[in-house]
Amino acid sequence: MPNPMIDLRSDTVTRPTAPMRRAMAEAEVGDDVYGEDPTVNRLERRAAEILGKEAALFVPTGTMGNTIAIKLHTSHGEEVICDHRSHILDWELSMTAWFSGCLVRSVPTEDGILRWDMVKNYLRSGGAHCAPTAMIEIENTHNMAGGTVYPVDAIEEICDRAHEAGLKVHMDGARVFNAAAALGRPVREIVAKLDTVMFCLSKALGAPAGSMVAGTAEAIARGRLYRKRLGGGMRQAGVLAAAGLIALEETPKRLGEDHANARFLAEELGKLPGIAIDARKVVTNIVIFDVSGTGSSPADLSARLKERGVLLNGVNARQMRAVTHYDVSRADCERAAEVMAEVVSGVAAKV
Ligand code: TLP
Repeated sequence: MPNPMIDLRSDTVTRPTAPMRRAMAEAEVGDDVYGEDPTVNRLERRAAEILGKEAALFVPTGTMGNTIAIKLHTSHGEEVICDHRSHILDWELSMTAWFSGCLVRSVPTEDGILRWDMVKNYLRSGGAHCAPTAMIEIENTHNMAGGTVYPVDAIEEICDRAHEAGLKVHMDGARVFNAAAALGRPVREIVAKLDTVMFCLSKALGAPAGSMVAGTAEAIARGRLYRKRLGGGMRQAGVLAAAGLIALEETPKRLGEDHANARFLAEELGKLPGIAIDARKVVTNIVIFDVSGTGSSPADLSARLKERGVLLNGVNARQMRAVTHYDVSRADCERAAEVMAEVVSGVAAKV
């Protein structure tokens, strides 16, 4: 069933493509808790190969993937350094504290991109009063900063210096394939120095569910046990892995289209009165824009857009987010911008 609404709330909303549905129906399956699901095994091998890591683990969600990675690299009472708007800090129900017993030490950045020069000021070595730093977490692309992309040298410097200091580095790469498309570089080059990487099959890549965690064979073997503890032993998960394999092989090559649509949308939104966005900074599929100048709240605008067939949510009291994906076309983005113009001028007429 096509979605009659133009749904820009997230790239999590995509429906499986016809080839994904066929592959799901025909998937060869077994009990994955016994390691006997051939399709899951194939997906895990292929993900590890594409990322250039020894092994990978299929998990139900990105949240579980990040939770497992953080658990792998920490002990109770340690600290995890990340950017101040990270997904692990704001949107994962405090799993770093809840499951790993660690404190998040957040670093303020303009664009979501950490640099070693900033990070080094937040390191703690332990002692009578301070909890020691165990690891650094970086988010690439950075969701709430508007899909910003880490330069590879920034990642490498963080990894090199962190490793010298005995710290681990994990990437929340929910959208790392978008980062790769924006940089025009293979994902394996971006993630080469990281200890672990999580990426989502169910975001921009368009699978109905699932994420991967990759790292050393030893880390992934331990991660498998944490997945079971968290309730992620999924048995005949090959039906999901089959869609994941198509997402992994086929979708990365078309992500540039989503990025061009996001830039277009940002340019159109930027022309509207009361909306602030620097369209030049939109390089992947996420558009975060400030609507405070319209005189209306994100919640109000969201409700009015919905009445006119466009779904788009606020992310805080001033900003809204639009995310492009394969279920929205350029024409949909044109329409969404027109509807936003109507809604914003309606607000302006009222004030
Ligand atoms: N992000 C979702 C919401 O939770 C905000 C979205 O709509 O963008 N890391 C990053 C960077 C993410 O954006 C997300 C999901 C996750 C992790 C968690 O993935 P899931 O939802 O599969 O647990």
